[in-house]
Amino acid sequence: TYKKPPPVVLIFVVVCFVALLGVSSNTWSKLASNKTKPNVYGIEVVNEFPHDHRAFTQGLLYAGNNKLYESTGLYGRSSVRRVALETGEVEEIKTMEHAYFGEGLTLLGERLFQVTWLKKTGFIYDRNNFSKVCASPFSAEIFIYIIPLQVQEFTHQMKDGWGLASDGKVLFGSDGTSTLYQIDPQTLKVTRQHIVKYKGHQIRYLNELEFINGEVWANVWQTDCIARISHENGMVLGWILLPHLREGLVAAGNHAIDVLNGIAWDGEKKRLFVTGKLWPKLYEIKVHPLK
Ligand code: DDQ
Ligand code: CA
Repeated sequence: TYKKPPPVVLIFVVVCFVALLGVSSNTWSKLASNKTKPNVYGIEVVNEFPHDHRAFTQGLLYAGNNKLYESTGLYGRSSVRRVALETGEVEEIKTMEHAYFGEGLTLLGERLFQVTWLKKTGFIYDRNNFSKVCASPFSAEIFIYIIPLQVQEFTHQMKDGWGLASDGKVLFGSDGTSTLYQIDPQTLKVTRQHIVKYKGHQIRYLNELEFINGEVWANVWQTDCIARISHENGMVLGWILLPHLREGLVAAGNHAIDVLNGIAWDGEKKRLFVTGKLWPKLYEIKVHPLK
């Protein structure tokens, strides 16, 4: 025959049930609000290399084989160059006309795409000889060689030319606003755009870009921070704080240096490189979450 449990047992069961509910709902809400995931990162310098202190770095990328490509700014000193990572030696350089101020640079296939400051003009170069190549509408590389090289420039649809990066399919672009653009490399038209936001606040001055493990990383002009951005929705996923690099250079007597700018990713060896405008050094860094 069924015997009713004493009230103390019933109370115990109810208390346990409520406690369990509390724990699990707390865990769920934590997961949902992503509070458990650190989104601020520090860095550790694992290597430093010489960098041309006259290079006003505006675009930087790693192209394999210990070679970097770099775009530099300032009128009369703008260029596209191939640089040996370990020595900082400029192995090949294409200086730009004095009317142009070099900005973002990215590599897609054999082509380097570059944008320029305060102009809507961009250039496409053959990475092997820096000659400007036919931009569109042809995608096959063979057209570079059989069509007379007449289309050497393109006009983009961003407000200005600041940063460029690529995931191997599309170009990502920034123009100093908070918009992150996706650009079709064949038509050079904007295909998507997102406002970059952190906790609801627009993040402007997006500058040099790099595509790293599915995210777009951006220097934010005049800060020592890199934003890790989702190109799917423009959300800032995390911040990397790097004030010590610039401060260290200034403390060592480099008073003429400008801001942190330039991110390059070696996807093969998982090496991350950063530098700045007129910085005498380029750093290989590792990123780690800050507690
Ligand atoms: N940007 O890299 C933030 C896009 C542009 C930086 C421009 C710095 C100006 C330096 C002095 C210009 C002299 C005409
Ligand atoms: Ca870059």
